[in-house]
Amino acid sequence: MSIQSLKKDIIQYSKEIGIDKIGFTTASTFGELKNRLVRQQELGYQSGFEESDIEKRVNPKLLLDEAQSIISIALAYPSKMKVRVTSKKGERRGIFCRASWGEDYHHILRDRLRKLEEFILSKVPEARVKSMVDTGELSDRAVAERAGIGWSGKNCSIITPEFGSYVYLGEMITNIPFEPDAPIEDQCGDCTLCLDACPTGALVQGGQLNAQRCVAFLTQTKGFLPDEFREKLGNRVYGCDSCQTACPKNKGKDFHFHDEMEPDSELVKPLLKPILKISNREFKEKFGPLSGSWRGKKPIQRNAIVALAHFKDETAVEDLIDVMNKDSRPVLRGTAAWAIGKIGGEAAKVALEKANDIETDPEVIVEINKGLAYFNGGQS
Ligand code: B12
Ligand code: SF4
Ligand code: SF4
Repeated sequence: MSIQSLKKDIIQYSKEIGIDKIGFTTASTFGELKNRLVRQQELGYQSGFEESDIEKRVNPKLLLDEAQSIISIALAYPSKMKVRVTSKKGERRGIFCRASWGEDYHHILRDRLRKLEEFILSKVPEARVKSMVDTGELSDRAVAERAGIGWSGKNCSIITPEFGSYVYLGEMITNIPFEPDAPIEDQCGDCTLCLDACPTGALVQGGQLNAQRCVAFLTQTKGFLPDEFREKLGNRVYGCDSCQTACPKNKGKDFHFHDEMEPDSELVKPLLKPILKISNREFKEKFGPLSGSWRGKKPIQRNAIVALAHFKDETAVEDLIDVMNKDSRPVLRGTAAWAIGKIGGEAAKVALEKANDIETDPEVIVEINKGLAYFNGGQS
């Protein structure tokens, strides 16, 4: 079988197994990406979630001997919920970003790549393949861009003409020298809507992100949130979609091709107060299947506290006082103290003063004083 007809068969088969877009590129070094990664590292703009070995990130041959090509895949995910939550008046909810709706996308894309691997191996038993999704060494976006899946937008996302940027990416390195596809031309033009929409100025310039300022990153940290970002989180408990929802190329893009990706609206727009007291077991059962649970329950709980402060939800003060007084984790006690002060009220003030007398953790004491400062006009 010729490589050309194998490529055709792969494209045909990919449609049958629910891959929405497929592209091919060579396994040559990603030279421009290398410079970019070094520069980002020097500037301190990386998140720390990236693979730290830059050589492995840019040279596919270090990941698979005899690597000749990379097959890039994209699966479109929904941007709107079919079933909306029915909220009662006064109930406050958080929000998970769209990339955390439905079943964890890593499982879904790995399933598609495994099927594709099996298909290729059934045709070429001696073929060598290595697949990855998100957690692999390669830059999924750089691969997708070079394979013609989409262009690299000013919001940093790969934007496909068909599905907008609401696509998950994955890839397979192979030792088969497939004919590469042509990249797609940049279609951002002089638009800057994503840069304007970013709540923290994390998009330093078109296509360059300071991850340390990105809300998507900040919602995934485990320590205290720096003061300047607390109000910026709004009610986001995981991830951030602002630079995508602002993008005109995503207008009207809402695809429901994969049942596993359908969100349970009660879960991805969860009530905030119950999150404060959720047990490990309940967290695992409820939120475990979402990609947004990968950092465990602590960041989600911390963000829920910040969201309650954002809403100034007075009905949450009692629960927040409980967290401040009883939670074993200083980050949660301290964040609750700050939130109590921000929400305000007599009970809040009394509780903070009491806590100030008995708390021993220096970082929590700092937060209690931030909370108390709201009563002295020190914070707004
Ligand atoms: C670390 C990481 C993060 C970090 C840092 C994000 C970032 N922009 O670098 C944080 C936690 C902030 C994050 C957030 C999000 N992420 Co993320 N993340 C990753 C991860 C693991 C590595 C990304 C990375 O290496 N970044 C370093 C930068 C420098 O490289 P890059 O973006 O990969 O590649 C581009 C640039 O290098 C650029 N470039 C290269 N040279 C040059 C030169 C010039 C002059 C310019 C302008 C650009 C440029 O071109 C490349 C192709 O676009 C990838 C998975 C993977 N293994 O690749 C997912 C991934 C990028 N994330 C993804 C998603 C969905 C998100 C969020 C939308 C989730 C959310 N809703 O909260 C946000 C979007 C934030 C944003 N505006 O980028 C998807 C992107 C899908 C898509 N359509 O693009 C990926 C590919 C996961 C996946 N497999 O689907 N993420
Ligand atoms: S994900 Fe949010 S914070 Fe990060 S660049 Fe986009 S809009 Fe800015
Ligand atoms: S909002 Fe405009 S500039 Fe930003 S990615 Fe979309 S089209 Fe490009």
